[in-house]
Amino acid sequence: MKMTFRWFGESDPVSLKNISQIPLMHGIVSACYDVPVGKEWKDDSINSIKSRANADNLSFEVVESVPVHEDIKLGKKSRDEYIQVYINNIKKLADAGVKVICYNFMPVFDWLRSNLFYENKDGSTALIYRESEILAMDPNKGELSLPGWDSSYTKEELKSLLGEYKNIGEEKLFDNLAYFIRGIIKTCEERSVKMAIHPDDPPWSVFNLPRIITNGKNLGRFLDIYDSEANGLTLCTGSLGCSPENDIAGMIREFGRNKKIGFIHARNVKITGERDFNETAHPSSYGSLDMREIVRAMRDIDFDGYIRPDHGRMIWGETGKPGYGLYDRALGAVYLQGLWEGLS
Ligand SMILES: [Mn+2]
Repeated sequence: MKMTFRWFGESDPVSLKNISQIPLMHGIVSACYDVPVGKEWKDDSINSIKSRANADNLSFEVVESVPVHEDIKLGKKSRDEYIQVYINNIKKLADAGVKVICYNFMPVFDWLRSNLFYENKDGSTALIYRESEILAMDPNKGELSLPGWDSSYTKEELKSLLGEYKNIGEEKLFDNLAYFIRGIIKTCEERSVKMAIHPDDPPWSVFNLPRIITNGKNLGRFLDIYDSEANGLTLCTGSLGCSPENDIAGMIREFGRNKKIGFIHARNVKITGERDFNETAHPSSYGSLDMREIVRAMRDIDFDGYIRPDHGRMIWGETGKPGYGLYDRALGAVYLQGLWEGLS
């Protein structure tokens, strides 16, 4: 298990020095966040992340994420050009020593929350999801103020994009994902890069958009598109764990045994109602997930991939990007290491 920590680059209030002082920290997870989706990344930018990280004794071996252009998800003619750009980015990242690329295949929106600053009784704040508040908005009418989603689309563009997805059901989206995987996977195998798809968050359809990476059955179906260690998963405990029927430890044993898990996002969530949940502190007693059992499953399969504490609460008065403060994620990282050592 290699512990990592997400870093958003120079604008991140959390410094690399701070990250390197967290016990047992292996490296950072980052990306060229200023490049628009579908454009090639610059070698200089990639190498500068790497050299900055290395100067603080941290590796840069995991990218989160290389986003997938909507035309690929929609299966448009232009997808081949965007797949070629994606391949070029994989090659550049491999040349810089990147081993795992995290990405997702969620239409239009990636993660959704209704409040990024929910105040817990102890004064800490956390991200929460209340389905009724999300569904009270109609994105087709432009009634959309999703916290944390800085849209690069105008109202009209968003409306037309949502319109295009009306003809894309789950099966069509799955076919488009399979087309994408078959397009890039040889390059990944040649360059020893593992692609690691992130589950949909939350793992169900919202605004009638199709979602296909949601449960164990769908993860298995996805992996069957192409059987290779290069075609794998980011097992996000919090995303999958919002759905009570998902057995996270079981998935780690099933898919991790065949080396199909390149990256784990570890965090706890408390299911507070049907399709409602709060992100919580990492320890098991705060949420609905048995974190010890999850780490035990990782031990059982001798997990040697990358893991990071996913989100944390904001504690001790820290401000910054909600979910991505230093303190609670650092506590999470050390808690996970403690479980790992205790189970060893
Ligand atoms: Mn995640």
